Amino acid sequence: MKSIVAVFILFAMVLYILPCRADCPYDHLVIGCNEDGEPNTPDDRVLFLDTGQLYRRSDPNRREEPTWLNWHYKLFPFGGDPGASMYVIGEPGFDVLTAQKDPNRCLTGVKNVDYRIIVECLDISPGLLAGTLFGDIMMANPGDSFNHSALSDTHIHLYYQAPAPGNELYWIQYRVYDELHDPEFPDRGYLPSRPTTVVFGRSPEPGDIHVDGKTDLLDLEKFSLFWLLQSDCDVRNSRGQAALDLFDRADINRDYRVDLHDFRELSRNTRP
Ligand SMILES: [Ca+2]
Ligand SMILES: [Ca+2]
Ligand SMILES: [Ca+2]
Repeated sequence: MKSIVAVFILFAMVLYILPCRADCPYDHLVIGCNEDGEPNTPDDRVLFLDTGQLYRRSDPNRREEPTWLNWHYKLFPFGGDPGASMYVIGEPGFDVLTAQKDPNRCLTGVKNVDYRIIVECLDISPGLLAGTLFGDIMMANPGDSFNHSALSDTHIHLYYQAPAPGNELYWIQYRVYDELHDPEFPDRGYLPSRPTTVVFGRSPEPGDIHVDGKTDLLDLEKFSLFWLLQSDCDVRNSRGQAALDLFDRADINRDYRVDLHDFRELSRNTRP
């Protein structure tokens, strides 16, 4: 663990420590509730992770620009040394929707009194580590988590580290839940979010939407959860593709619809 801490400290020295918030250029998964923004619908007390910033800085050659070019983050050799034994990147972190930005979808109440938001790692690829700069948060195994509501600031940066080479497939799957939610009192607290996957190194094969390096029935099962969902979002990358990963990779051909075209891609690659 000490070596991991040392690595992250060195990483900060090689790059820079980010003092930012409002204008933070780094990507974050943003915690909110009531995803549809409408009152009196089933999702009013359900958490979600806004993925609008996910992969925003995914063009390795234009990191300073919001390109959403790839649905993965490239990992960079530590210290810029091509022979480095580990590869790293300093995003995405976590933040919350604020009342100023989105009054219909922000959390309400007092944290640690009315709700306590836990960020949980549901799945993580072997070798990948996710954590904070000084190692007070570290996730390496499914079930690892941290209390987001205990942070002094809602805006947290996470760093990801993997062994070289950095172009292997790595992933982490998150969800957020409310530790204070009591099923017997459904009007208090929040129900858990659905999972959100973040991919590093390279994109998985088309159809590997339950990201684990293979395409099988687990991917079909996940795909069915998003079947026929669509969005009128029109944010496109320079290739004309859907920029935002709104359906957790189920929109395989990236046109903001989950339909037969995506199913064709999935079935082409699925192996029993
Ligand atoms: Ca609603
Ligand atoms: Ca899979
Ligand atoms: Ca599609």
